[in-house]
Amino acid sequence: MTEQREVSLPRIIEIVTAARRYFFDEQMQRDVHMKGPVDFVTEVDFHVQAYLQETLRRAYPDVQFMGEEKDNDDIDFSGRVWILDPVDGTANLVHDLRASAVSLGLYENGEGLLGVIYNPYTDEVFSAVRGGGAFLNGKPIHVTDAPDLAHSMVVVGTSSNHRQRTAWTFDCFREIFDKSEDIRLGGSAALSLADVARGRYGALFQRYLMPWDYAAGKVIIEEAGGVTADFCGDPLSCRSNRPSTVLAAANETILREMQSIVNPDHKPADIFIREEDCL
Ligand code: 2AM
Ligand code: CA
Repeated sequence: MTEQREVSLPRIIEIVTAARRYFFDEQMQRDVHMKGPVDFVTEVDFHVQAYLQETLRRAYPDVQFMGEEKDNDDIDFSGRVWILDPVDGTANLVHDLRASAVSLGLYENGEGLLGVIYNPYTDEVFSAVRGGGAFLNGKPIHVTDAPDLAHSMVVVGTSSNHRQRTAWTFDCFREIFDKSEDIRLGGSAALSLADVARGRYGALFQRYLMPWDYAAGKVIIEEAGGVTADFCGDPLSCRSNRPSTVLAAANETILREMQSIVNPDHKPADIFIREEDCL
């Protein structure tokens, strides 16, 4: 067996934050391609991914690489794997809303070992190593102490590329709104998860997220004292290329309240897949 190189968080942060230059390259930002009717990708996405894939390969040659803008069919999820969204919040980038992030997780056998979310517009780095707490620019962060949903601001996402269940999604938003302080639309799942970890939001709900959208955020929220789950209340899977509904909350009480809104009948995960839809 080959010896595994120890992953150093300061080194990873240095590597990730060096991607900042691509976000401020206006030519790359304007070079937009369409993956679907409202599914954007820009040259920023491609350049950030290419830079990180190559730099991480050189630094940690034994770690596999999963990235949103590549084919990931050959990943062996029992081994160590980087899970990267080079630009989370690409629609925000295209519309110059300055709310996008690099999201990088390190997983082994489905277990999150490390997460880094970098907001290049504010130079904020959210980070966590399993068992070591969560940090924002080196200072410890913690989820809100709001006791329940009624005392929480909740961030939600629309899943604009997957509109098959929009009515259901907005029914959930309505009920969450009725039972919480208020709701906000994020537009970057990674930054929304980071905002749960730092105590701004009490909870997050978004359907149809891919592992690269939440891999880093899951580690950071859990290290900040929060909890995450999928549609069924099971742990979020980072062992496949499949989408999940993502629930995140500051505590179990809020998570259960959210779960009882989005899945009151405790339906199994495959209920929507049978409808050729997604959770
Ligand atoms: P993206 O910008 O990397 O595509 C917007 O509500 C949030 O949902 C963003 O985090 C966005 O990630 C994510 N999102 C949008 N379309 C998606 C898709 N087709 N699959 C997975 N996540 C998506
Ligand atoms: Ca992306």
